Amino acid sequence: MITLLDYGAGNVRSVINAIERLGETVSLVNSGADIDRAERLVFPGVGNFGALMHTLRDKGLREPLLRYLRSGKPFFGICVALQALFESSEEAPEEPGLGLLPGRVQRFTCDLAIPHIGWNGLKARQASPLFHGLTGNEKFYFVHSYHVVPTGNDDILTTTDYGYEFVSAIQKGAMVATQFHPEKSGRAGLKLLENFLAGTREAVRPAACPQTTTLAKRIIACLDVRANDRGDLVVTKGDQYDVREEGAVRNLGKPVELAGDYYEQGADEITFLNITGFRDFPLQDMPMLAVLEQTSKNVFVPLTIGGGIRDFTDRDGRFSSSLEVASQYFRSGADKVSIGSDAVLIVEEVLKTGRATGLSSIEQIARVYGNQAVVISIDPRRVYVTGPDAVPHAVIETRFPGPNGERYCWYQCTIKGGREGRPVDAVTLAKVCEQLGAGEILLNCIDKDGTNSGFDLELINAVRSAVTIPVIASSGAGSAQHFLEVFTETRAEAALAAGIFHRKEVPIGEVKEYLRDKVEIRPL
Ligand code: 1PR
Repeated sequence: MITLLDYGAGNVRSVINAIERLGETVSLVNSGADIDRAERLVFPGVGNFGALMHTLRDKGLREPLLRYLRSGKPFFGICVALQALFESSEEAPEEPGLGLLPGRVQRFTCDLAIPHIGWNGLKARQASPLFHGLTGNEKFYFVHSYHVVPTGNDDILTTTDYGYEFVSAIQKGAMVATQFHPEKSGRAGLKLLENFLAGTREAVRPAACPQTTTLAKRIIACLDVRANDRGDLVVTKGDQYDVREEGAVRNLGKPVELAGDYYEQGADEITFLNITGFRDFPLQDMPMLAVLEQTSKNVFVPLTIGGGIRDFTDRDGRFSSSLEVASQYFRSGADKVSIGSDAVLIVEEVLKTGRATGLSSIEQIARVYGNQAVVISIDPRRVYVTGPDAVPHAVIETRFPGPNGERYCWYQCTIKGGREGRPVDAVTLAKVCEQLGAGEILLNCIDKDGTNSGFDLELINAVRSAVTIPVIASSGAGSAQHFLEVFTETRAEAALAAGIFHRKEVPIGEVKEYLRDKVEIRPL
């Protein structure tokens, strides 16, 4: 039996799924007494350091947790739970940490994208029972903007490089805590957790220890999901967003099965887009939530879900906030949510009024679940113009002239799955969303979608150079070379594809094999 400390701020579903997959049962902490009774405690922390410390205090869990940690019984902390062991954090200077380990938590100060999102390596600094069965060359999934800075070196278990070397795991007696998420780190992560659950005492060092570690470029499989005309949820795929073929919705397979296949093939992340979410309210679309629940039982890489995240009032006048929709998605197993149409309307309002309200879906979800949990999905379409000042939007000079020889274009944002163009451009949208608290941009392109002709590198460069958060390039992948192109000719942190994977034209393994030795990727 594993006791799991869920303080209610994020997705513990994936940690529970991983532990259960490894054959253990999980009991959730409801009170301090549950912590006192625990024999093995796992503490996954997500979101904001201050909110975590505040909640622990508020719920009377701080003292029992300190008692447990001092007792020397096995403890596994994840992400913000690692940070909580230290004295203080720059993220919330007014909230003291548990102070069990000397040191503090600071924000990354490098000029790489922040948050640090994705798969990175570990340099083992001491032997540990956790390393059984690991080679040392594995990569693990990170998602954080802050890292710990211990005062001494004694408790450092691993370090990782991102701009500079930071501490990515600590070990002190039976207490271990990792900045990365083992429950989201595929087979390597499960192995590490399994070692903890097994309670093995013998400490080993992995055979290899990299000199430096590098964040991998991520390959993401995207499943556009909607009901077909018979009402069954299917994975579909459009040509420039038109998903119908001879009148019927194109059916490319079952969402749960396909997601499981892509995980096995080595996808670094899976994204589900509920593409009719703009008209079918997700909380009335229980099958989509069930898809997420089932997928998260077998898929141990990050899951993003988008579609229909916005405030909604049903016919009976019942109001549901975008935060409730997102919360339901997180409870069902999502790690990140992606906001499309609503983001465009929010940005239009901010541009009109010149201020943020603090009440938008982006701000509210980022506040509760952390910036890293909020992805903005942009659906832009190219609009050609005659000169750089022809429209009050971010205009770029293009190498691909328009139908009348135009050498300039801007990227118009659309809503409702490309059905409606809006007066805001993709570059401005990305910038404002970053300011509002978004943690990542999923950059589609309607002109390229489903064409197999390669990513729109000009669009990706324009958006990536305007923001400091990671950008996922999407739309147009037709071959493994297109992934090499997007990773060498733009600064995109990840590339997403749908059609070529669903139609089995180029499997994920082939893309990774092609990229190996050319671009840093997560080994299979
Ligand atoms: O607006 O918040 O309800 O979210 C709806 C979401 O559904 C948005 O993220 C939007 O991108 C997506 N969506 C809506 N309609 C469609 C459609 O295709 N008719 N899918 C749609 C967009 C774009 C990509 C696609 C890539 C890669 N799909 O995710 O998978 O373009 O395709 P490719 O590799 O085959 O070229 P909201």
